[in-house]
Amino acid sequence: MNKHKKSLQEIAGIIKSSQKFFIAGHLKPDGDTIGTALALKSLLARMGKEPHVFSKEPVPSNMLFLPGARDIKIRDKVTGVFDCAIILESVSLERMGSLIELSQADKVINIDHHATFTNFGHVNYIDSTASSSAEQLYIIFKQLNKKPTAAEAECLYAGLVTDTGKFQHSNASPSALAMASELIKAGVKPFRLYDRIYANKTPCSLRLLGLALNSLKISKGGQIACMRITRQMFKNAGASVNDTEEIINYCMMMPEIKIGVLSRENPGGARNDIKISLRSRGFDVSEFARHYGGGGHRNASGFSLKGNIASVEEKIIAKLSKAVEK
Ligand SMILES: [Mn+2]
Repeated sequence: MNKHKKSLQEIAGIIKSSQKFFIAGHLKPDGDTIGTALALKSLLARMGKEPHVFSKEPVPSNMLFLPGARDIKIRDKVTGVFDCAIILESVSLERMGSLIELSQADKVINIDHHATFTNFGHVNYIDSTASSSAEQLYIIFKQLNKKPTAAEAECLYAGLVTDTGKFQHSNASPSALAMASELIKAGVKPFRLYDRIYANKTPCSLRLLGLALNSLKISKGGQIACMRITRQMFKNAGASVNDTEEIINYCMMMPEIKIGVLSRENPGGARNDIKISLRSRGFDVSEFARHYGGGGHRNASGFSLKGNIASVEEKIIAKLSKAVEK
C-alpha cells in the first residue's frame, strides 16, 4: 500500500477539489465494476458532490438489486464536461466503451487491479495485488477518512465476492478477507447477498445443466473433460444461450483435469457455427484460442469454429491432447 501513497493522496486531493464527476467501469459490466461504481457514487454524493455513473451496456440482472443500480445511465456517448472522470478497471477508454474523450474531463483518475493496464489517467492507481476494484476503492475510503454506509458496504461486498469467486480464487488475500470482515461489521449480510447474486437460476437453466453434465466425456487419461450442448438440448430444456454461462466450470471440479472443453451449437444461428469454451489449470488456453481467432485469459478462453459439433470436438480434443503433452 505504501507504494501507492502518492497516487492515493493525489486522488483524495482531486476528489476534494472537484464537483462534477463522470464514473464508469468496463464493457460487459460485472459485479466489481457495478458495485465499485455505485459505492463511489454514493460516497461522492455524501460529500456534497455531483456524481454520474454511466455504462454503455446494461447492468447484469443479478446486480440490479444493488442500491442505485437502476439509476446507472446507459448511454452510447456522454456529452458535456466533468471536473473529474474516474474510470474503473479498464485497460483503455475503448474498454470503458469510449463514452467520453479524455478532453471532456479536467482530471482523469484511472483505477485498475489488472496485470494488463495503461497509464491513461492524470493519476493512475494500479495495483494488481488488489483483489478487486472494490478493494482499491475501500482503500480510497480510508484515505478520505470515510467509513462505508450499509448500502455502500453492500456494493463493495458485491464487487469483492464476485471478483474473488466467493473467496475461492487466488486473489482471496488476507486483505480481501479483512475487508469482508469490516464490511460485515458495517451491515452486510453475506447470506442475503449470496441469494441475490447467485441463487438466481431458472428451471430451464438447471435442466440444461443436467443435459450438459450427462454429456460429460473424459479423455487423455483423465486430463481433459468435455461437455456439449446441442440445439436439441436447448430445445428440450427450454433454455437459451444465457443459460450456458457457468456450465463449463463443472469440468474443472474434478481434481486431475487440466483442460475443460464445452462445445455448443448456436440455437439461433447457423447449425455449423460451433462455439468452443476452454478452462484450464496449469496450462495456457489463451494461446490455443488465439490460434483459432479467439482470445481470453490463461485459464479461460474461447473461440468459434465451423463444422459439425462431433467432428469439431474430436479435432479440438486431439489438438489439446497433443498440446498438453508438451
Ligand atoms: Mn474487477
